[in-house]
Amino acid sequence: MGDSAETLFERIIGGEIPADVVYQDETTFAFRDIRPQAKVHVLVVPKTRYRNLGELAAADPRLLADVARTARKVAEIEGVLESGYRVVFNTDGDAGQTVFHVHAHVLGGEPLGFFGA
Ligand code: D5M
Repeated sequence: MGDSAETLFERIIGGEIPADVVYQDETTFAFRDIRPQAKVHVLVVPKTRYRNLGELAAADPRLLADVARTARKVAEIEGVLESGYRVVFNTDGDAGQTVFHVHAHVLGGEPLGFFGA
């Protein structure tokens, strides 16, 4: 797959590139998106790299569950559990995926439009 080169997010997880870390545990890492699309915009990544949601789900469903649990934890930390939040996984071209290390966007803190609506 030509995926051997370290991705930006592996360098963030490794501490090589600074990030505003919101939460981390044994298997997942959460940090603020540098181009926030909402008042709360945090990225959740598994520490082990898979290219996208489908590959993660197929290879390691328990790790996908960890990512989902961390997304909820981030919502709790950011104070949006009650007001609501959105979790988005972009996959490839039309979705605008730019970093090929699967990541959940956790968005909230204000009413969110729905895909341009
Ligand atoms: O989302 C990739 C996201 O990664 C995009 O919203 C910007 C964000 N990004 C890019 N570089 C950084 C750094 N250095 N820190 C924090 N966030 C970053 P995608 O779904 O692939 O389009």
